[in-house]
Amino acid sequence: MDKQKIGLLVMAYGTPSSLNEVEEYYTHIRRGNPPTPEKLQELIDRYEAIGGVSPLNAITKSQVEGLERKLNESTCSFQVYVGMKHAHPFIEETVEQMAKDGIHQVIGIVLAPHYSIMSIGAYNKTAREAAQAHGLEISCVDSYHLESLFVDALVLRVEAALARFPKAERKETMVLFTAHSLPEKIVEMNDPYPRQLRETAEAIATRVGISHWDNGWQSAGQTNVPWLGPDILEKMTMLKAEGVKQLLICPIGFVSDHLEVLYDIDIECQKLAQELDIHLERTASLNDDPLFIEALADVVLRKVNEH
Ligand code: FEC
Repeated sequence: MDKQKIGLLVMAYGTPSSLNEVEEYYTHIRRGNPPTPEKLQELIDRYEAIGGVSPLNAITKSQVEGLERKLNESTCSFQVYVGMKHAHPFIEETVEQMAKDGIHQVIGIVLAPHYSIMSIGAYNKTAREAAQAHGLEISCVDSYHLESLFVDALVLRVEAALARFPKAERKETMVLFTAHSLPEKIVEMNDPYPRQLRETAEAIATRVGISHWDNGWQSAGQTNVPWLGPDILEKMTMLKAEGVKQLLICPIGFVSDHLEVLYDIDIECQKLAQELDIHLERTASLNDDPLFIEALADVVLRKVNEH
């Protein structure tokens, strides 16, 4: 094959492709510790509530194909691969395949915009170790939370969602920019994750001209350590007590529709919103939006040009 081709390793979370794979997937997320039967059933119930499987793998595939098309419109020649954190093909398996295909130079990018040592840091560490094991040169993107077309795409999503509120209610609508919670210890580690999330939210709020907004944490894991909070459900109850009647959730920490969006927001938060008598809307996910794909392509091309 063409020795000049750059291998682009697009890394994504991964999801089970059927309910039969949920136990293996959950065990992998728990670093090899199988969940109790109760915890496993709870997770299966959540997948069942969103239709049995998450659309995440199909969306990841479409994002990766779109990115490959976009990148190969330019002068560089890329061979694009996908590697998952918690499902096949795992990042390690994909890097091995890249080596077999004769790739020498690898660029890594994660389908998550904000850096934490516990999220993007972990993907990149796995990729770097695998690349080293196969003698490949690798350079990984750390974050793209203020990338111009990424922010543009989110601004359009927020404007479209605000337009779903009656005109008279729009100015008073509270916008919560959410992301996956992480264990609180990252704050002591001076991890950039909370700051980067604040910066993305601020950039969107300024552009759209939103007066009432905040960051929010969602989908915390069920472990014995404290997680960043308040959790979005608690936050909604607090906002109701402050008089909020219209709420827009914009999950800036995620780029696709998946369990944490379709269940945690669309089912769990919507149920609470009804109980609290709050009008809740959610911004559409970026998925394979051409503007988002172009943002990713810009980030990748800049990384290549750093060399
Ligand atoms: O649709 C799907 O099937 C997959 C949805 C999914 C995405 C996702 C993204 C992130 N996670 C992050 C951190 C953690 C930490 C733990 C953790 C646990 C789970 C569990 C499921 C799950 N996550 Fe996830 N995450 C998704 C799904 N996540 C299922 C297990 C059940 C549960 O706790 O709810 C806790 C691990 C532990 O037990 O020690 C930490 C972060 C992201 C966003 C960045 C990214 O996409 O990589 C951070 C999508």
